[in-house]
Amino acid sequence: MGTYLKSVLLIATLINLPAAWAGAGPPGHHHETFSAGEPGDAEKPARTIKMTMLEDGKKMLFKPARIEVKRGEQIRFVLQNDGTENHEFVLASVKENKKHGLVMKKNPQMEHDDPNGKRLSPFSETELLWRFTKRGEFEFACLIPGHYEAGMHGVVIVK
Ligand SMILES: [Cu+2]
Repeated sequence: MGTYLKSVLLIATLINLPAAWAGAGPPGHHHETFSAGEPGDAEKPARTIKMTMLEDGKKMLFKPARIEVKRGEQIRFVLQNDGTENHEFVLASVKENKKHGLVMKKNPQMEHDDPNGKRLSPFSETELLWRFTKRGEFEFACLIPGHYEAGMHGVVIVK
C-alpha cells in the first residue's frame, strides 16, 4: 500500500470517528429503565383504557382507581383531565413514585413529559402507550405536591 493511500485512509478514519462516537451517545449515558414495564410500540395492537382525573371537593382522584392487565399487554391510556388544576399521570412502582414525589416537593416547578408520565393542563386530553412486561402491582399517581395525599393514586395489577 502506497503512503498516499495510507494517509487517505487515515484521514477517512479520523473523519468517521466522531460520527461513530456521536452514534454511541454521550459518555455516561444510560438507557432509561422503567419500573412498571416499557414504553409502548405504536405499530402493535393495544387495548384502550380511558382514565379521568378530577377534583371532588378536597379530594383529587383518578377514575378508575384500579385496573387489571395481562403481562405483555399493551395499553393505550387515554388521559383526560376533567379538573380545574394541572394533574399528572406517572406510571411506576409504588416505591419509585414515593421517591419521585419527594423530589417534586423540593422542585415543585418540575413537569413531566416522559414515556411513563404526562402532565395535563385543566380540561385537556393526551395519550400514553405502555407495555406491561412485569407481573406484580404498580401504581399511577399524580406527583404534584399535595395531590397524592388528596387521593390521586391508583393501582395496576399485572397478572
Ligand atoms: Cu394532580
